[in-house]
This record gives sequence, C-alpha cells and structure tokens, in this order.
Amino acid sequence: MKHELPKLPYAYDALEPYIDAKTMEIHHAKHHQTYIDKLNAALATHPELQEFSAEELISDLTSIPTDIQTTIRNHGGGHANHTFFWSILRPGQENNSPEGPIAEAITKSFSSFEKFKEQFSNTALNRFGSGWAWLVISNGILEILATANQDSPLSEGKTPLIGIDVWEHAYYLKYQNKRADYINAFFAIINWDKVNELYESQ
Ligand code: MN3
Repeated sequence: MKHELPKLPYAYDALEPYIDAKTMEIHHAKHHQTYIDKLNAALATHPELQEFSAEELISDLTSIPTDIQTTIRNHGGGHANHTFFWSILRPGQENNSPEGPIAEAITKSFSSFEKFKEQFSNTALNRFGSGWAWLVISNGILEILATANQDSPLSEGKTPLIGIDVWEHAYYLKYQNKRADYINAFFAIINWDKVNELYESQ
C-alpha cells in the first residue's frame, strides 16, 4: 500500500483570512506531499511495513528497523501530523470556542478556556525553531505539550486532540515573523466538533 495525500475537507481558500489560500496550497500539495513521497521511498526498502498506517508506524518507533527509523520518525510523522492538522480545522467562526464535553474537560483541567488558550499559545510561541504544539490526552488526562520537528505525541503514547504546526512554512507568507498572530488566528478555525469527537472516542 502506498501512502497518498488525503484530500482536504474544504477548499484552499476556505480558511481565509486566517490562513491564506497560497499557504494552504503549498503546505498541502508540496510540503505534505514531500513527507509522503519520502515515507513511501523508505518503505520501498521494507515492504513488510507497507501495510501499516503512518500513525501505526510512529506509535512504535523502536520496532522500526534502524536504517529507516529516523526517516519514519520525520516523514511518517510529517504525514500523520499534517493529516491530523487538516482534520481539526474548519472555516472561521466568530467567537469560536469549544462546547460540550471537551469544553468541560478544558475548564476542569486549565480552570477556563481563556487560561487554556493562553497556555497553549505560549507553548506554541515558545517552541524554538520548527515543531508543533499540542493538546493531548492520555489516561483521561489533558495536557499541553510541544514537540520538535515532526515528532508526534503518538510516539509517547499520547493522543492528539489539537495540534498547531509552527514551522515557518505554515504561516510565513502571511504572517512573516509574527507567529503570535498566526497562533491567535488558529483559534478562529479550530473545528471543535471534530475535537469533541476525538475526545469522546477516548
Ligand atoms: Mn507543515
């Protein structure tokens, strides 16, 4: 099985003005595609691993043969992280905020949605260099963390509920060095219905 670029559930311009169409197109059609191409190239030398999803591969990195372990970590991670990222976004809404079970869980864990937003934003802002900030769940506990490069919380046994790509390729065309503005814009386009679904399937 070859890994393939997933179709976006919305048009490239659907997240305007928060994320511009050009950034979305390059990010999806070029960056994400490149992770997939390099993942497929690595797996061509290990056909026994071709039946596994990217998520399965990075969930158990120590079982991956050492000659392709770093490639799977970087490019399997890149594929899984971007597939996840597209899935938790939607066209912008005014006063976009969580409802239902995830809202209750966030309030319980971080005292309020505003406090959560502040802590998550600071984590994303302070991720030095390239990487991601996440809201994850493990053993029923919510946690905010950051990873470097394309490392995934799945590799630590933690399940992502929200993730923001803070590589410059995710925002530089529109926001240049203003990562904080991009992070703030991200909050307008989080698909909380999807996040609720992920939370409730735990
Ligand atoms: Mn990216």
